[in-house]
Parts: sequence; structure tokens; C-alpha cells
Amino acid sequence: MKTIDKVYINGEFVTPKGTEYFDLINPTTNQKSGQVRLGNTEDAIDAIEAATEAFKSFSLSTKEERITYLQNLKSSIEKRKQEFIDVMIEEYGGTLLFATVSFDYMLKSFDSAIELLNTYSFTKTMGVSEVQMAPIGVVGIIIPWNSSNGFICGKLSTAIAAGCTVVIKPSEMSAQQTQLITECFHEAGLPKGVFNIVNGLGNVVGAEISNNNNISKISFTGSTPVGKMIAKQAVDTLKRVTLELGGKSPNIILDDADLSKAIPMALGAAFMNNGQACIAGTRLLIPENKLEEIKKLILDIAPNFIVGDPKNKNTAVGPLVSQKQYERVQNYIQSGIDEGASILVGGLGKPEGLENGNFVKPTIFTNVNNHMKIAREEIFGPVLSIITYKTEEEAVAIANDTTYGLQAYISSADEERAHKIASQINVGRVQINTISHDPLAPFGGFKQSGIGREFGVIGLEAYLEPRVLITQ
Ligand code: TXE
Repeated sequence: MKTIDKVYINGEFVTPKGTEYFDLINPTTNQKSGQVRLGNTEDAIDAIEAATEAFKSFSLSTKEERITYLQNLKSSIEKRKQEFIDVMIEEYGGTLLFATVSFDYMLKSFDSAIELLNTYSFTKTMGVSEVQMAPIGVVGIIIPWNSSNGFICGKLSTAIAAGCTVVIKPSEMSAQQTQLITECFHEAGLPKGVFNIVNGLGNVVGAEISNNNNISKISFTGSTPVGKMIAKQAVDTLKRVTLELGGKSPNIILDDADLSKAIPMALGAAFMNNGQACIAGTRLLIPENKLEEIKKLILDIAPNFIVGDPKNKNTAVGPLVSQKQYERVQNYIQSGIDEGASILVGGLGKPEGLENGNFVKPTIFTNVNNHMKIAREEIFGPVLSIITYKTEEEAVAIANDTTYGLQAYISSADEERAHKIASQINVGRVQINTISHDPLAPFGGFKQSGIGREFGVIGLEAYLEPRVLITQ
């Protein structure tokens, strides 16, 4: 049993002033695997003070110094690859494949931030003025459990590139992952107070970070309801907010698509990270006249999506993070049944032999219309809805008929046709015949999938404020 009883403030592991503990539960077994001592409001304030003090000098650091810090941060985690993979699997049930890919993305965040620093000009001329792109100040980073260290690396690397200092509040459920990355970052030798990490509850530590006057910006990833709450909390001090929220991503299969590639990819997009991904392709839009062919293909390949112990290299779908999430997803499956959708694959209950963990049968519904709850709400589990369309116009209309706008997928043999459709879909990113991530391109959502963008030049500029110098 592991006990994590420190927070990281001003370059040191310190005992938090908060005295409550939160139990860590292994989702594969539902056994307690450890506990974490939670920080409280005072700990959040201490961390913010340390970051505020550190900002005075760190904001004046040179590009070259920041590049060295980013290189050190990267090499500090690179050395402990296997530990990162193991803890992702144990703590939230990420599969071996997903944990390995996530680890690579953690490293790439630092490479991309270094690349940006090598090319970005922090001083520009506009009119007759010099415009300095100045670091925005102390940044509050608030993140969920579903790819905890990936989010930390993406946001921290950009903040450091910009010359900002940070206070990070991870999910209490990912305390072991947080502990590991904090140890690595401690080793990287950044100036004291540049990054601070405080475990704690959202309505305690998170609320203080989003209210505190010394925080200039919040970078948040998580659910849409909490994103709205953070935006409200931040408004009194007019903090800048970048919100990366939920999704209900459409995956449009065009009638010319190579189904032998498009359908396995569609199931991969729906079940990635056990369905616990904001970018999961959860609405599969298919031409009506291809329904029977696609159903047959799905029945052939669905058995390849093996549910089981996430440590096993053949496992494609592991357990959900918590019992609460398991029950939530079961309720969605029940609602699909109640609203008249038909189960093609999966269904209610746990797969045989996996009764101890939070395992859900990957479930695929047909006969879904876009007004059903399963087609409208973010389920955050391995549940896919198949919706048929008659014309391309109808496919685009269904794709856009959602409050979300994070990502879409299109499969087609004709790239030009796919691009034409992509430009009519109101989402932040469209994946055409692929599932990938470009850490130098902006990422974020239209509509209620968020505000602002992360990554690339646009993501970097979200951590900067223009300061104009006019000289006589
Ligand atoms: O995320 P939350 P959680 C969805 C998904 C999941 C559900 C809950 O459906 O089942 O959200 O997951 C902090 N002020 N998504 O709890 O609740 C909180 O402590 C400041 C979708 O992980 O959004 C945590 O650190 N902070 C999503 C972080 O916010 C507050 C990814 C995220 O919490 C706060 C994750 C407050 N008042 C979950 N309340 C996606 N689409 O990617 C909470 N927090």
C-alpha cells in the first residue's frame, strides 16, 4: 500500500496543511492500492505565493535557458519510462498500448515546445511600435485523471516556453502518476517555485486556484460542467481561461471509403483509452445502404477488441477508472435500450470472469437517432452509436447537430471530397483516414467543447500578453 503524503511547493516536497486522505482504488481489482493526503486552501495559497515570487525572475529568463529547462524536464521523465507505463495501467486501467503511446506524447510535448522556442519571435514590429509578447503570469493548471501526465506535460511545457510559472492541481485519482512526474521534475533542477503541484479536491484546491487574484490564467482539461464552473469562478479576477472540454465526435464514413480500414479504425476511435477520451469517435455516421455490410464487418472484428487486464499486451479495452464511472456507463447503455436502440455488440453487465473490476462490454448500438441520450451526451466509456444517413448533406447536418465541437473523423477514398466535407463541420480538428495528434497544430474545440486552443503557436500565444512599446 502506497501512501502519498507530500505536495510540491517552492522546490520542495512538503507535508500539506490539509489532513484528509483519499483512497486510491485499483480499477482492475477494486482493491485499495494506496492513499493520498489532500492539500487544502492554505496549501494552494502557499503554492501560488511561491509561483508568484518565482515569476519575477523566471519571466525574464532567456529562450536558451528555457530550452535547457525543457530538455532537462524531458530527460528526467525519459529515464523512467517503464514506471510511467506501469503506474498508468495500475491507476486508471489504461491499456499497455495506450499507456505506451501516451508516454511518447509526453516526450513529444517537450520537443514541440523546444521547436516553437527555436522559431517563435517574442518581439514583433506592428505599425511604428515594438510589440513584446510577454509571459502572462502565474498559470493554474487543472486536469482530470484520464491522461493525467500527458496533460501535465502538454500544458507545463508550453507554460515554461512562454516564461510562466505554474501551480498544477491534478485529479486526486491520479496521485501515483502525479508523484512520479513530480519526482522527475524535481530532478530536472528548475528554479524554485517555477512549478508547484498540489493534490486536492476540485472544490477546495481547484476553486482557490481559479479564484485567486495572483493567478493570471487557467488552463483546464476536464468535463464541460466543471469547465463552466471554472469560467464562472475565474470571471471575478478576469483570468484568461483555456478550456479543453468534452466531445461527442462524429465519424463519417463516406460511401467510397475502404471499409476494411475505416471500420477497424472507427472501433479504435470509439474505444481508445477504454472510451475515456474527449476525442473518442462515439457517433459513427454511415450511408444507409451500407448498413448490412458494415454490421457484418463489425461482428467479424469486434472479438478482436479483447476486454481484460490492461497489463496484458493483447488487451484492447481495460476497466473504467472507478465504480462510479462503471455505473454511469451502465445507465447510458440502459437508456439506449429504453429509447429503442438495438444492441449489435456488448450490452449491460460485466464480461464473464471480470466481475471484480470496473469492466464494461464494448457496446455498439444500431437503430440510433441523433436525438437519443446516447447520441447526445458524453458517455466516457466504450459505447458507440451507429446512425445512418442518406445524403452527404444529411451526414454533415447530423455531425453538427450537437452542443460539442471538439473533433470529427472522415473516411473516404477521395481526399478532396473529404476536405470539402471537413470544412463544413464545426469542430476544432478533423482526422481524415487517420487517428493521430500533431503537437505543433492548435488543439481545442468549437461550441461547448471549450474556449481557446492548446499547442502550436496559437497555444503558445495563449500564455502570452502583447506589450506595446511606442517610442517617440
Ligand atoms: O473530471 P472533472 P473528472 C468527464 C467524464 C468523467 C467526468 C468526471 O464524463 O466521467 O467528467 O471526471 C477539478 N473548481 N470528463 O472528475 O470533474 C477536479 O478535481 C476547480 C471529460 O476527472 O471535470 C479535476 O482535477 N477545479 C473530460 C478536474 O477539475 C475543479 C476529461 C477535472 O474534473 C472544480 C475528464 C472546481 N469547482 C472527465 N471541480 C474530457 N472530455 O476530456 C472539479 N475540479
